[in-house]
Amino acid sequence: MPLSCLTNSQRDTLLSEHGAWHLRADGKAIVRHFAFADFNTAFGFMTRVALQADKLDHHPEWSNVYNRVEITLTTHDVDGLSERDVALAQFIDVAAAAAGAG
Ligand code: H2B
Repeated sequence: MPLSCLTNSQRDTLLSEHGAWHLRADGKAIVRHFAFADFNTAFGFMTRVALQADKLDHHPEWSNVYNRVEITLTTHDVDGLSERDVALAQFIDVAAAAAGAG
């Protein structure tokens, strides 16, 4: 199946099942902020996400300042959200919980 944008109802499901994420103003991406105990924990989390992202061939837009991480998920190939963002958000939520994200 070719990659396509999520329908409005799929996007609403994504947002309700991943409550810590919010829709970017243009509706083409989701964003989540994380805070960890320290830099080591934050970077360990980022390392896990990076390896999974590369495995999925779907890469986050992100930034890190000491213990804080901000992640934006969007699919450049469809100029919006796709199932790949759902899959990566799912992995990120589990990894963040395991790393004690606040
Ligand atoms: N990551 C994201 N976030 N969106 C994409 O459309 C995308 C990607 N495309 N990673 C992939 C790589 C594509 O450029 C390569 C060629 O598969």
